[in-house]
Amino acid sequence: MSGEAILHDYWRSSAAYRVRIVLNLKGVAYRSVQVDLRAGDQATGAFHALNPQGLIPALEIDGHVAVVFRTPSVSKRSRLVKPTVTCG
Ligand SMILES: N[C@@H](CCC(=O)N[C@@H](CS)C(=O)NCC(=O)O)C(=O)O
Repeated sequence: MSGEAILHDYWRSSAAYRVRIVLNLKGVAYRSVQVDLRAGDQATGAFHALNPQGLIPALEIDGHVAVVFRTPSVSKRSRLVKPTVTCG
């Protein structure tokens, strides 16, 4: 991974919390962008361009690929980023 990882995130989201745990366990640096679910930020056109499901978390890697995870698959996917660090 050469570029930045951006986690579209919300502090009250249990799904996003699971992703933060995995990224931190693996030592993957990321920038958190808050999507305020209570304000409806997930329903905006800008967010739907990233994830048409209108759900967080969503993880962008290297700026050009928007990857939307089901949180249980984050650990599997993150092996591509940190193959030598495993946590499930
Ligand atoms: N299956 C998804 C669930 C994601 C999900 O349900 N996210 C919730 C927050 S925990 C959400 O974005 N809700 C926005 C809404 O319902 O409008 C996962 O595990 O990643």
